[in-house]
Amino acid sequence: MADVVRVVAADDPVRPLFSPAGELTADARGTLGLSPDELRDLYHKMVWIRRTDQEALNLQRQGELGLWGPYQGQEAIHVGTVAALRPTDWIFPSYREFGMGMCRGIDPAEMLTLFRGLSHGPWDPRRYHFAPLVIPVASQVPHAVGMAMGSRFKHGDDVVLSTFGDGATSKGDWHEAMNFAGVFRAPVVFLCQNNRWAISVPLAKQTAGSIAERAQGYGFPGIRIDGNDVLAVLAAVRAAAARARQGDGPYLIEAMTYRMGPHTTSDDPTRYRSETDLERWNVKDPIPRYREWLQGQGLIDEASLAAINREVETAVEATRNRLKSAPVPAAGEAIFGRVYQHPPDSFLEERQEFESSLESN
Ligand SMILES: Cc1ncc(C[n+]2csc(CCOP(=O)(O)OP(=O)(O)O)c2C)c(N)n1
Repeated sequence: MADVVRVVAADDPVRPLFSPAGELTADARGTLGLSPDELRDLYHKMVWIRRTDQEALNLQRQGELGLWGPYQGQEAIHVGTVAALRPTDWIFPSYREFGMGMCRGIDPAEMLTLFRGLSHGPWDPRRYHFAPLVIPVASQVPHAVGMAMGSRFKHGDDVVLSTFGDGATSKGDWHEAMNFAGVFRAPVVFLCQNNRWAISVPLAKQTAGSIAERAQGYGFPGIRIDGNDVLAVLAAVRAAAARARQGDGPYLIEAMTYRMGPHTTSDDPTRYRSETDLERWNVKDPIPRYREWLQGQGLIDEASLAAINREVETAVEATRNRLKSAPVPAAGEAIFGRVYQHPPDSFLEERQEFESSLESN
């Protein structure tokens, strides 16, 4: 037992960057090597994805989207993670990682067609190295490990990041994926966004002990970090990905954060959550926190902040307009399209029959 703990601790490039409380140390912050433009860009992206989230929420309330799952409060994780990875590293997201998709370069209007009922997720995952948003909780975790094994078998040096909520760690799929990754040293980074809720179930009612420490039982290291600090997330994911890339196997990061909005637009969190909790987490909001840090470093002034806000407003307006003019696909295409690359005859006949039945109605 002592041997396992020692091996895991010696082979951990992430832990030295953090204090025992999971805060990025001042030394580590100073050696990230990001230019002033790159540091400002992290802020710009957080503002952009938050404003797009608000817009999507508004659109759902106006009847323009069927459903929306807000990610307000988790922007530092979305932005820091994508900035830490190479564009060819794969990301396997859940339904809440819309902001990560935006940071990967997917058009938000195109992604929103999924929530408008016009598509099943229209982007090409291979182009963006960003897998489809999945609803079945934790199903993306074994998929990520499989993809990571594929990268290893091809002797590639791409790594795979699997991200999920705290609730997902109660699922069997999660444990199977962790075990498999540990045994075969898959080049995968597991990123838990511990936002303290699984719909209305609080963390304490479904998780005893620490999620991060579970990694040791699977033979690799894990750490709990401040998920509301974009630079902390970037530093942790970058170091864990570099370790996986050089063949040292998986890593588990538990990023502590808070889901500031409802679970989805079908949920009313006032029935189970206290205002005090929200107020406590509001103080740790990742966007003002990072803005104040940038200002303290003399890296951003009022004019640049105003320019970012203007640019974001223009981008969001354009997103809304593109979404509203997105074509409604024909019913046959919506149901039968994109199922097979080479559809068998029986499938084509079924499609034909379905389409004729619509014409005759
Ligand atoms: C297999 C499965 N079981 C149940 C659900 C219903 N469900 C949707 S989200 C959710 C909670 C997930 O919580 P967590 O993993 O913490 O992610 P978060 O929503 O907080 O981002 C549940 C139980 C589901 N989508 N899939």
